[in-house]
Amino acid sequence: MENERYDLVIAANRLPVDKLTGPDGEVSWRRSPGGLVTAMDAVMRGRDGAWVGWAGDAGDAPAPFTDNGMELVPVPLSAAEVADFYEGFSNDTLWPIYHDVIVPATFHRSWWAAYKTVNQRFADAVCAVAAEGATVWIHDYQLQLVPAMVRAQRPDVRIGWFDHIPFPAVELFAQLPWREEIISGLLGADFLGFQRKADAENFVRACRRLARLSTRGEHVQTVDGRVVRASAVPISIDTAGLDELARTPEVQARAREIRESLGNPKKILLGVDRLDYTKGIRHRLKAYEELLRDNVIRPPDVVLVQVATPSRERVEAYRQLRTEIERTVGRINGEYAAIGSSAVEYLHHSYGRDEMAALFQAADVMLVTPLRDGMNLVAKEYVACRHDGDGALVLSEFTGAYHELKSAYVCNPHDIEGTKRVITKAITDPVRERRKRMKSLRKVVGAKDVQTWATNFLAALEHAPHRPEEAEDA
Ligand code: GDG
Repeated sequence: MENERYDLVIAANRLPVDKLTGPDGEVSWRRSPGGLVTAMDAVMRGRDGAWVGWAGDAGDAPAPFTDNGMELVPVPLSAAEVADFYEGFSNDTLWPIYHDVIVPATFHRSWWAAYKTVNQRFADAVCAVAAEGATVWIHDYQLQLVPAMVRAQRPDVRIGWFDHIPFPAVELFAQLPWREEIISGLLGADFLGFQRKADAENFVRACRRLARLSTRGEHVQTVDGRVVRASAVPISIDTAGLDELARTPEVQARAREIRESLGNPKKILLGVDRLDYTKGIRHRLKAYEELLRDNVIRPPDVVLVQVATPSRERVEAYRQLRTEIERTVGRINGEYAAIGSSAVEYLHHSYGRDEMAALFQAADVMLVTPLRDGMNLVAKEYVACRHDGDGALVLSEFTGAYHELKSAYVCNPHDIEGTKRVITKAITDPVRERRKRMKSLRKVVGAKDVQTWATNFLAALEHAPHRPEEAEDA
């Protein structure tokens, strides 16, 4: 595949495939499920597209290969780089800072060195496959130096970056010893996309206050005389695909089976999260436990199903969280469960897409209570699966999704009394009220899917100004 060049190049930490090793050691690749991959498939249709990313195993990377018409370009990471760049700097330095320092951030100069090295490797891989004048779309907090590194080698390409997570307030971002390098790294792009307007504003403020750059509205003027636009382009899901899946007889039958196997409770409450401290699982369990204690709810009438997908298990804060959650679940069940009827069904696995759709169908109340979340796709997926027009979404105001889904049952997860009141309302509201809210939520999720997001991002990138005089309000 040497010398192949593509006019659209995606760079993300992970490639959109998972490695499968057969019984005789033969390797095959399975497309990872999810909206991002679906959206990229569609935007790459009819274009020459390549995706640059890590294949998920430490050590040598496989040679580039084609999967479903998309060229995949694996970037190698050594075991030490997985520890320092990925688990260290990305997930133990940046992730806490970008999520309101819910746990303290750890700073190590050696992690920063690995972050720079790996970002340079990604940039080199992008430059090697980008055609003259190509569009390069870089994703997320692991690759914030890549925009400037690509520009240094390839001033001919258009560079966009999308931030899947929040961008922190300047007071928190200022803690980063390498804050100016990160700002310069990002400003290598022509266009920077964020989940919320407030995230884009936080970035622009950081440029002004910490890098002393001049800014106007959504535009930042760089030291090399360019202008970079930072704006909100909220991500969404494959709405039609999920709606269709949820309507299949198999998924509906499975939803009934789930209810039955839980002992036909009157109300099923559901949480689906990566096991991450940002997701507010501890706060949710506290509110739930107090509702049981106060006798507002009782098994077998009510049960909480909590799917906690394993995540970042080598990072200490995640290990501690798991221990704490599992202890709490054990205590709640010890106190309130009866034989054959748990108070909390806790599932520390990941499931297939069909099973998720069936769980969403079965859940009377969906609990999405993060302390901070860039968007939260689960909230939108739940809505997309409720073609019956029923179901209640409890949604934290600290998610990006809240800014679009204001008809949800909105809560502040830090306010345990308030959250208890909102959960109780979601359980007890008359069906008419629930349906009214769900109807308005489905309108929002139906109107803007992941395709709209990708198209909007690429249009904004294409039209981003190059020079100060081209910026509308500069
Ligand atoms: C980051 C940002 C932003 C989860 N468990 C299973 C499973 N999932 C799927 C969900 C959903 C996705 O994973 C998780 O997306 P979220 O948005 O909820 O959260 P993060 O992983 O933190 O994602 C976030 C997102 O990027 C996109 O920009 O919204 O704010 O933090 O699609 O359904 N899917 C399957 N089995 C599981 O067990 N099949």
